[in-house]
This record gives sequence, C-alpha cells and structure tokens, in this order.
Amino acid sequence: MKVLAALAFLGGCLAQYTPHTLPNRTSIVHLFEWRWTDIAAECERYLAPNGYGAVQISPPNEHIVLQNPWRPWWQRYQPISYKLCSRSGNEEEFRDMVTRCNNVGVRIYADVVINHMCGASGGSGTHSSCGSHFDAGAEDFPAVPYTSWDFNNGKCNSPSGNIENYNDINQVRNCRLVSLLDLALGKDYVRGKIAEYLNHLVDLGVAGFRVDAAKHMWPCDMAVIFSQLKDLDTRWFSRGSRPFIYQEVIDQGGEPISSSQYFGLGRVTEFKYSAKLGTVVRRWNGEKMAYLRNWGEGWAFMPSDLALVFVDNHDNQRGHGAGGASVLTFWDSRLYKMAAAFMLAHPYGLTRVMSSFRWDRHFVNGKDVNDWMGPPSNDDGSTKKVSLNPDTTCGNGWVCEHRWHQIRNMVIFRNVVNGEPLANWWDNGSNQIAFGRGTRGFIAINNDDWNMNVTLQTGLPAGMYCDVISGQKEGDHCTGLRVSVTADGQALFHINNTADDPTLAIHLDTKL
Ligand code: AAO
Repeated sequence: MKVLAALAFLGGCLAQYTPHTLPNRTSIVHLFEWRWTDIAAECERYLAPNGYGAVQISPPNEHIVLQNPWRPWWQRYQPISYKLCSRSGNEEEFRDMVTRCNNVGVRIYADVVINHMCGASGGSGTHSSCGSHFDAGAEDFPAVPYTSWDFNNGKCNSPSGNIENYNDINQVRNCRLVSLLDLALGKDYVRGKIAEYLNHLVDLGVAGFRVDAAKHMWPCDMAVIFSQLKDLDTRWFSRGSRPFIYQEVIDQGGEPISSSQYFGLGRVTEFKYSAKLGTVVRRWNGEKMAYLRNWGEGWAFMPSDLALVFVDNHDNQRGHGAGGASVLTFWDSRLYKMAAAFMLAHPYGLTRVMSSFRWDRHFVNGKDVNDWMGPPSNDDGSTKKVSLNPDTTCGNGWVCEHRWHQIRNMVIFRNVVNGEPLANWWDNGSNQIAFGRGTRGFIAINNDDWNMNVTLQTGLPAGMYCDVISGQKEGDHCTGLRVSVTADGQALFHINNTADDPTLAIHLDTKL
C-alpha cells in the first residue's frame, strides 16, 4: 500500500502528458524508417506548412544488422548500444534534423528501446549499425557497456527464459520478450545508462519519447529513470518543460497488466481504438458507424487526456503486436481514409498518423510471410531517399499517407477545431453519421450501401464552405464540392455511397 502511495506521488510529480507542440498543432506523424536527412527536409517543406505538430522517429540508437532475413525493419528494435548511428543516419544528421524541425516548430519524439538489447541468438561480432562489437550469447555489449550482470537472468521463472504466459506478470516483466535479452532495470547502473542515453537525446533537442515495450518494464523502475531526465532544451522549450512520454502498452483487456498501471508516468497507447475502429468501419461483427455516437470512454477506452490513438501502427499494419485483421491500413485506402477522417475529426485522444513504406505482401495461410521486409533500400542495404512526385505524393516505395490530401486536410481540420466539444451528432441508425466540433467544423460520412441525402444542423456560421475531402480551398475558390450553410446553421449533405471518398468535411478556414 505504502509503495503504491509513494509511486502515485512520484508519478504525479514527474508525469509528462504535454506534447510541447505549438498551439493548435494537434497531431503526430510516425515517419517509420525515414532517414534523418529526409525528415529534416520534410519538417521544413511539408510538416510545418501543413500544421503537423510532431514526428515520431524510428529508434535512433545503434542496432543489430541482420542477414537472415535480410535487414528486416525490426532489427531496429534490437539495440547494441546507445550510440546514435542507425539505419536512419548518424549523430550529426540527427542533430541537424532535430534543430531544423524545432526551428520550424515541429517536435521530434524518439522511439526508445530500453527494455532489452538484441535477441539471444544475435551472435557475436560487429554486425551492428555503428560497427560496435557485441556478444549476444555472453550478454556482452562493451559499447554501453553492459555485461551479463546487467540482465534479468535470475528473476525469470519461465522454463524457456522467454515470456510464455501473459497472465503471469513476473514473466511479462522479468523474462525475455521474443528472446530479446531483458535488461535489469532494477539496477541503478542500468537505470543510469538508460537515463544517460535519454538525456543525450534531450540535449540534442528532442521533445519526448515513445517508450517501446513499456508493458515489459516495472512502472516503478521506469519512474526512477524518468526522474533522472533533464528538462527540455530552453533553445526551444520554456524553462522547466519535462519530456513528453507516451508508453507502448498493449491492453485489450484480459491480461493482469493494464494501461492504468502506467497512467502515473505519461500517456499510453490505446490499442482498443485501432482494433475497434477497423471493426466498425469494415462493418464486421454487426458493428455500425452509428455506434460511434459514444466513441471514446463510452467504449471502455482510457481517459481521453491519457490516450495516444492511431488507426494503425508499424506493428499491426503487418500483423505484429495486437489488433488483428480488422486493423485498417493504406492497403485498404478508401476505408483507411474514412477511418483517419473520423479519428482526426473526433475529439478523443492525441492522434498519431502513420506514414508507411510499401513491401511485397505475400499471404500464405492468412499470414504475410514478408511481414519482416525493411524499408525501400539500395543494393548496399542503405535506405532509399524519400523522393517526391510532381503531384506531391512520394516515390521510391514510400507511401506517405500523411501527404494524402484527405488526411493532411483533416489534420488541419483538427487544428482548427482544437478544444471544441463534439456537437450536433446525427446518425441514421446505420452507417451514415455526422457531427460537429463546437461552431468551428463539421463532418459527414456515408458508409452505407445507399446514398445519403439529409439536411443537418452544422453549428457553423452561414456561408459557402469548401469540402476538404474532395478538394480544398485555394485562394478564393474551391477545388472540391461546396456546402452551403444557411442562416440557421443547416446544410444539405448529399453523399453518394459510390463516391471515391464518401466523406464531406468543412471548417471555418474553408469558408469561401
Ligand atoms: C524478432 C523476431 C522474433 C525473434 C526476435 C529476437 O520476429 O522471432 O525472436 O526478433 O531475435 C519488433 C517485431 C518483432 C521482432 C522485434 C525485435 O515486432 O517481431 O522480433 O522487433 O527485432 C508484444 C509486446 C509489444 C511489442 C509487440 C510486437 O507487448 O511491446 O509484442 N511491440 C514493440 C514494438 C515492436 C518490437 C518490440 C516491441 C520489441 O512496437 O515493433 O518488436 O522491441 C499479446 C500481448 C502483447 C504482445 C502481443 C504480441 O497481444 O498482449 O503485449 O505484444 O501479444 O506478442 C489479441 C490480444 C492481444 C494479444 C494479441 C496477440 O489481439 O487482445 O493482447 O491477440 O496474441
């Protein structure tokens, strides 16, 4: 009891829920596997001008380099040291990226892998992204340095040393996650090394951390590490700002470890959101869009101000982690854009937009056997540059969902309606829904198999508005559909069920 009270107190003092984005910049984009030089350019040429708040980057530290399979994306979740050279670039490029992004008001959150080092069968040698020597079998990582004393060897109670049973809290936190060598976060020395790594990133100007595999670490150990973090760099952040923290905890119910055990330390990923939204938009299991009326806490999600939400993430878009087949991805682009528009219009949670690369999906018995494939790369294994097409989409195998105009414009919608409550909900009892955000924005979605034709109260001031899904406002004219709002706030919404994107969205900044 005393321990819990002390923890709650400690957590309360250190808790970091503020994303440190500029005012009315509401969304994060995960530029999965992007190179630092591409991210720096993207902050300047695209993210800042289009109102993105922050970027989640891939793990910046030294990682194993694998041959079999060949350079999988997941090698970056197998640390070798905390040196900043990775498949995305070196420390100089990292520093340049953080500086340039901060200078245009876009924050960088680093994905930090602190629960473990590489897999037990990682071998020994210098097959690592900075060339540091290591010996996985001997648990020796001289570039940190860690030795076998720094791993949870005596504490794991499973026969294999791996996590075998998610109903056993001790296994989940003291044994190896898919054979990854489990660091002893109970040791001051290990905590100190991790804090040193995170503080190095703070010194370079990052605004926060996505904490990988938080479920597999004891919250009390994490609390001690976070208590050792420096305040953010005053070149860009106000004095006393604490690093923003969001923790990857997969809690879909049914396990003894719950998201709420981590609320004291920062925000937490809400995985129910991704799985459920996919189920509803796909209309599986008898779900209907109309049921989204009480979306959020009403669906037993965590409190909104603690939640980090997403349609898909880098794991569940390829069958890793949790979420299952319902999860929507860029491969189902029409439904994906609908789900993203709903997420970005709805007030629940802090939103993260996924930005992916394409890979050769190949299903055998329902499983994608190419789920390991890494980012677009050259023959020497280096990651390909994100090239740009004349129409502003990306080339070289990069999907760039965050540049799809329907998604980008909804990120702007969310910025315009920021802080406004959900208002004027309407549904047809089936799959046609509409709602507003205060008196600043309104969205209507038709996911039924018949047309939608209905006059609705939008809450918006009278005028002609430009739909940001079929087009957008450019200067004084509209490249898409127009919606006319009458003096009493009503407007006719006609949405063909066969439209490319059966969604209409308008907000104050699209008034013509
Ligand atoms: C690779 C190889 C392994 C090899 C290992 C070491 O694939 O075969 O043993 O190297 O050599 C990523 C990849 C892994 C990869 C790893 C290291 O996804 O395939 O392993 O890099 O290179 C759990 C964790 C969660 C984790 C997720 C993938 O709790 O933290 O697995 N995500 C993060 C990262 C991820 C990364 C790591 C962690 C490791 O985002 O990219 O792995 O740094 C249940 C549990 C979940 C558990 C899942 C998956 O989920 O609740 O906690 O996630 O199982 O095992 C329903 C339930 C849901 C359940 C789900 C699946 O949906 O509601 O709770 O079913 O059973």
